[in-house]
Amino acid sequence: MKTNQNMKKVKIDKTVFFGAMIALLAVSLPIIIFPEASAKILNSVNKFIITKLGSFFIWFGLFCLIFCLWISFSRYGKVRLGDEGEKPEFSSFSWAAMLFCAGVGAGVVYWGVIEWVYYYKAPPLGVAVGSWQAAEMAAAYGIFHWGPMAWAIYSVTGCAVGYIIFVRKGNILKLSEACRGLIGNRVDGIIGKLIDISFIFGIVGGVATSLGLGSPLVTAGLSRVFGIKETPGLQIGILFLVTLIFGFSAYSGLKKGIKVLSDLNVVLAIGIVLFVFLAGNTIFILEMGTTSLGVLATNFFRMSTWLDPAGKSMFPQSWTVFYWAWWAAYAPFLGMFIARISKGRTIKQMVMGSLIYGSAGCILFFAVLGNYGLDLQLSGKMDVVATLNELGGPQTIISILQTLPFGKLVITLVVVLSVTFMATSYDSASYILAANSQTQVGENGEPIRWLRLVWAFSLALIPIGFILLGSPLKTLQTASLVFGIPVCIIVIMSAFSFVKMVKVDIKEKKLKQKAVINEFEDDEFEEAV
Ligand code: NM2
Repeated sequence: MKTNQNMKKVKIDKTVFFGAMIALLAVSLPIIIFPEASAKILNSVNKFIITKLGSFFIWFGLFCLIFCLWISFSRYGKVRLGDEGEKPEFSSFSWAAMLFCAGVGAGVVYWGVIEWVYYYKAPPLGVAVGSWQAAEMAAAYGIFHWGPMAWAIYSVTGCAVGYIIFVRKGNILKLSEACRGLIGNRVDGIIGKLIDISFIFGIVGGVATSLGLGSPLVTAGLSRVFGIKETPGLQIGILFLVTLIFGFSAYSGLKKGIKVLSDLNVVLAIGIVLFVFLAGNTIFILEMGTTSLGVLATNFFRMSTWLDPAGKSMFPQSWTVFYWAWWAAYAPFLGMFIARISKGRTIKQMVMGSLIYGSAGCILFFAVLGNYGLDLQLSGKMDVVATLNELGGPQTIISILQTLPFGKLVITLVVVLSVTFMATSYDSASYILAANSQTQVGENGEPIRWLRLVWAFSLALIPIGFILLGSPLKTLQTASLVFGIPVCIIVIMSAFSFVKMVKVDIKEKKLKQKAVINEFEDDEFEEAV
């Protein structure tokens, strides 16, 4: 009853909702109706962004990492998200598990298994094709793209959002609020609306890339297990099913749907990784995992700034730039999520925690699943490179998994894991999108239910277009690249906003303390007189 009463007070933010919907239809319908012509346009957009704006994204990544380190180890790191002395709301384990499940989707399964193949067949940093250095570099580059710098991109917005909810105790669920510290009341006008629309598009673009990769993976797995033909119709059917699952989960709300799926997801993920670790060449996985950490550490700054202007291999543009854009597209959404689960933690605990736990989770996936495949290639048990050239990403992943004992069972479990991974990310995405297209959230803090469903299905629109295009990697990447640009700017704004808010509040606190002392001194003085 209470819920219904609250819902009545809550209204849709018409400018943001209809603005975003019209723009979304304007982007997705042409892709669905004119796939070929759209593919051409998308490819040139992709080329333009990665060749002209590569340095922008590289500097953005550096900014996020430096900001996170500085903020954690300066006085700002001591700011507690909550009242003084408040204890963290969640244990470190559940906190890390929720963080990881929300932050990555089926992408970590997809790329965890085959990212190295792309780097092994066209190695970065001038390494020779087929050499042992190429193998080590291939193992290291994946964990660079899913490591601390990537998680730093996620954490930046968390600072401003967390500060607003738990310290200033404001209504947070809009990204524009996170920029109030920097641009003040201008967030109530058109700038604020633009920020909220860009935020929505960030998620839509990021999810389009993810669903565009994830649903062909699920379809490839099912077609291998059940021997059915992989058609675009089947892929769209699967996409619809996945959307139905996360739509339902978002509809049932944070506590029921989202939590149950997250728990299932963690258990399944740990089980599969452990199984591959034990069933594969365990020693190789351990040794290459360890080696790749060293290779990453030695080359970290080189990788972080490499744009290959002389060699023009386009490696950093096609990969690092794309990755930073992809992480950026999700960043404000994840920042909000990280902030919400971090009540009672300090800024340092929140930021360093997500950098460390997030990277550790991804490294585990990449080291175990990736090095399992790398071992197949190096030992000659399977020519993974040739398989990728011939069959494409999803089928190669499934072929690698099929070499494991109980291959078909593993494939089935990986299919389930991919679905739950997608569902646990996109149910929260639909939930946050709904909250963002309302003028305010109800007293119970929940966004309108039907709006959550509308967003869940809207998220699937661009991926339908991508499936009709045959899901080419470049096109999938373009979605994140385009929509990541405005989001990067907002992430940077939110960083400055956080610093400014803390400064203002500290100053005010000091003034108040001074006033109290003055008052006290005045009283003493009067008494003495
Ligand atoms: N990120 C983590 O499919 C996915 O894993 C979604 C992708 C941004 C690279 C997240």
